Amino acid sequence: MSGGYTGKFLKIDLTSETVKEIETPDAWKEKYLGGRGFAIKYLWENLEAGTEPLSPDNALIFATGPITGTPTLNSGKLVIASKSPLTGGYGDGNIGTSFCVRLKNCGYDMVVLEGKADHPVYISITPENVELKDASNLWGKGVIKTENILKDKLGERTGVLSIGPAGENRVRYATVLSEFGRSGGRPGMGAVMGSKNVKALIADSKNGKNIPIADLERLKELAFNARATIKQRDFYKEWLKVGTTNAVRWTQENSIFPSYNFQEGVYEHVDALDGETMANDYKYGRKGCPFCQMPCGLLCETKRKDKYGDIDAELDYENVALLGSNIGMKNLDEVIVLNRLCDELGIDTISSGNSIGFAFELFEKGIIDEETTGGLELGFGNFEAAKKLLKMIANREGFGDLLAEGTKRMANEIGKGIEKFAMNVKGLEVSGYDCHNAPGMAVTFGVSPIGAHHKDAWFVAWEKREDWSGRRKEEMEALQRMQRIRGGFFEAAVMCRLPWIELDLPFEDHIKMLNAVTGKTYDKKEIFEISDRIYALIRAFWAREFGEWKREHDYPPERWFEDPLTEGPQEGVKVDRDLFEKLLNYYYQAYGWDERGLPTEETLKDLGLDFVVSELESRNIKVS
Ligand code: PTT
Ligand code: SF4
Repeated sequence: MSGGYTGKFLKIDLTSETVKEIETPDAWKEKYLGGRGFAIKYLWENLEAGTEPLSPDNALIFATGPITGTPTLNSGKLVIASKSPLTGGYGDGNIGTSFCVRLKNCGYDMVVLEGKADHPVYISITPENVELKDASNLWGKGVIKTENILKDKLGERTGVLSIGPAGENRVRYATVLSEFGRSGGRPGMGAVMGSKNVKALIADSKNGKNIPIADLERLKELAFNARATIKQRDFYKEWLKVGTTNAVRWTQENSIFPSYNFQEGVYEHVDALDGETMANDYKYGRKGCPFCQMPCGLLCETKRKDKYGDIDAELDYENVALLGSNIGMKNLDEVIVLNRLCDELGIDTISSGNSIGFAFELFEKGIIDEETTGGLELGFGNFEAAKKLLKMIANREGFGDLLAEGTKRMANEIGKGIEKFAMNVKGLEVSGYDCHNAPGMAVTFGVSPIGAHHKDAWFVAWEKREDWSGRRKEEMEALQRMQRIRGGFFEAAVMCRLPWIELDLPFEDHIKMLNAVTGKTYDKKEIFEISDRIYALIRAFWAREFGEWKREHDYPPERWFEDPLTEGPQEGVKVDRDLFEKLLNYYYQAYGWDERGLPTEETLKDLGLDFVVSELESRNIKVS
C-alpha cells in the first residue's frame, strides 16, 4: 500500500466562486515529493511570466507533504507559497499549526487559491464541503481577534489560518498566521491572501479520514524510537527551557548577533535579551505544533506591567534579534510588546525589524528627517517610535506606507546612495545573522531560493564549527548538503527540521519514517536528487520572472563588503570580495550551474527538467 497522500488538490477560483478537486499527479509525488516541490511545479506550469503578484492572476498555495499530519513527530506543518510581492520571484514560508493536520484529514494534499473574491470571505473546508463565507465582519480585525471569533463560532478544534490588517493592506511582508504566534510566508504571502479578499481559511475535520500510512506499525516504532532519542539528548532540557533563543548568546560570542541595522555583530545589552533572562524573568509557558515533543513556542509576558501593559507573545531568536538588538531595544518587555503587535497586525517580525532599523539609521545619519517621517523622531532604542511605526506600516499610514514596501523599495524611493544599508537579498530582508564575520553565511543568504532567509541553510553554525581555509570547495559542498536536507527534504516531505538540527535526530531516521509513511524505498541519493530538481526549478522560475539571470542577483548587501565591524573581538572584519566570488563559484559548481548561477542544459536534463531548457530559450534566456 502506498501512503502519505490524500490524493486530491483543491483549486478555488475566487472570482467565479468555483471549487474543483484535482487528482494529485503520481508523477509529482515521484519527482517533487510534496510541499515546496508541489508549489514550484504548480507555479511553473500555471503562472504566466510577469504576473503581478498582487493581482487576481497570482496563485496562493497551501501545500502539505507526505509527512504532514502523520503520527510521526513534528509533522504538523505546511508550506505557503506564491510569487512574492516583495521580491518578484518565488516565495514561501513554513507554518506549524493544527490547520495543517486538519486540512489533510479533510482530504486535501494542497489548496490553490486563484482570482479574487468580490467581497471579504473566509474559506471553510470540511470533508463534506468547501464554501466561501462572508467575512465582512472580520475585515479590519487583528489576527488573534479574528481567530478567537472564528473558534468561538466553529469550535476550539477548528484549524484556522488568517491575516491581519497588514495583509489586507498588502504590506509586502505581511504573513499568514495561526494559533497565537505561528507565522508563515515571510515574502508577503499574507499580502497575496489580502489581495484576493480572503481573510481566513478554516479546516474542520470532525468527520475526516485518517491519512493513509503504508506501514503504520513500522511508523509507530520509528516514531517511538525517535522521540526517545531526542529526549535523551543532553541539550533536550536546555532546549525546553530556552528554545531557539539559545542562539542569542552564541551569536554574540561569534560576533554575528545583528545590532543597529547590521552595523555590528555584538550588542552591549545582550544580557537583557538572552535566553537565560527570557527563561528566568519572562517565560510562563510553552506551546508547539501538533505531534511535537520539543515545543519551541516560548510564551512570555511583560515583567514591568505598569510601564508596558500586560502583554504576552511567543518569542523566538529571530524576533529577539530583529525587534531587539537590531533596532536598539534594551529589554525583553519592549521586544514582547513589538512582537505581539506584529502577530496581531500580521507582519513578519524580521522584515519589520529590518525596515525600522533601516529608517532609524537613515534618521541618525541625517539622510531623512522629520519632514520625511511626518514629524516622527526616529533613532535606535526609540521604543515608542518603533511601536508607532509598526501600526503605521500595517495601516499604510504616512511614512509607514514607505516602510510597508520593504528596504529595497525604500532605498530606491529615498535614493541618495543608501542601497548598501538596505539589508536584503533580492528584496527579502536578512534574518538574524550578521555576516561581516561569516562569508559562508553571506553566500547562504545570497543564494537562498526565496531571498535572504536562513531556512534553507543555517550554515553559520557549520562555518563557525570548523576551519574551512584551504578547503573552500568542501565548504560549499557542505552548504549544498545542508540545503538538500533543509530546503529539499524538510520543505518537500514537510516536517519540522528542529529535531534534526537542534537535537541531532539522524537524517537517515527521517528517511525511514518517510518510507514507512509512503511505502517507498527512498535513499539519501534519491532525496538529494528530488531536492536538486526543486532548487533548479525555483532558479529557473526566478530567471523566467526576471527575463535573465546574473550572478549579481546572488550578492548579499554591500555593507558586509564595505563597512568593517567597529565593535567586539572581530573589530575591523568584513567580507573579502574575492573570497566571496570564489565561494560562489564553488557553490554553483556543486550544483552543476554555470557562472551566472543558472543550471546548465546538462544539469537540467539529468534532473528530467528538459521542459525548462526549451521554455527559457523561447524567452531568450540562454541555457549553457
Ligand atoms: C519564519 C520566520 C522565523 S524563523 C521566525 S522565528 W525561527 C519569525 N517568527 C515570527 C513570529 O513569531 N511572528 C511574526 N509576526 N513574524 C515572524 N516572522 C519570523 O518568521 C517556526 C519555527 C521556527 S521559529 C523555525 S526557525 C523553524 N522553521 C522551520 C522551517 O522554515 N521549515 C521547517 N520545515 N521547519 C521549521 N521549523 C521551525 O519552525 P517562515 P512557525 Mg514560520 C511569533 O514561517 O515564513 O518560514 O518564516 O513557522 O510555525 O511559526 O514555526 O527562530
Ligand atoms: Fe513546531 Fe517548534 Fe515543535 Fe518544530 S520544534 S514542530 S516549530 S513547536
